[in-house]
Amino acid sequence: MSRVVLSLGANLGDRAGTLRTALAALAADGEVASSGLYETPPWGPVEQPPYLNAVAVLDGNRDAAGWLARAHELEQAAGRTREVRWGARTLDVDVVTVQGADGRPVRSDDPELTLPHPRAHERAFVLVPWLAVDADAELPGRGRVRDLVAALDRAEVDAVVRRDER
Ligand code: A4P
Ligand code: MG
Repeated sequence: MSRVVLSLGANLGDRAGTLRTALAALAADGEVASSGLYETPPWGPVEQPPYLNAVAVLDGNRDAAGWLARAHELEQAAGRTREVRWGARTLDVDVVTVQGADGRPVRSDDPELTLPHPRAHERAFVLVPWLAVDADAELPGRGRVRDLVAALDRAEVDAVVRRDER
């Protein structure tokens, strides 16, 4: 048994429909909690449309590689094609952190699966929805999510806006 935090993002096509479909599939996998959908400005060097983002926390019988495979399955089901890195996509599912059966966080430097996710601590579009579903969340090696959010630029945090009830 492991616990995973997944970050989902979409900025092409029917963003809300894509995220709801993915979250519904994850709910069947053993979801513990999922955030609502958040409007977020695009992060990174590529000019692209705004995103909808969400975070899901799940328990399941997968190891870290198994969660990455699940993330890729959901991306493929959403018709994602890989083009520009950091560019627009129908669905991106990133593995933020995995806690093993022993309660310890999985740590990995493998470029195929780096854990915890190397950029999660600086991304309001990950941290704000995560904090909303788990007020005591911790990003291993980086500290409490609430402190990470407090350390971010206020304008970046305020730009992450809850869109609807689910
Ligand atoms: N990979 C390594 N570690 C992980 C991990 N922890 N979780 C590998 C998921 N994948 C991981 O990813 C590239 C490779 O990263 C994969 O082969 C995987 O094995 P990708 O999904 O093919 O490409 P990408 O998503 O363009 O690259 P990357 O590095 O995942 O980009 P990011 O960092 O996810 O950025 N702005 C807003 N507002 N919201 C967003 O959701 N997302 C991005 C994508 C940019 N700007 C955004 C958002
Ligand atoms: Mg990705």
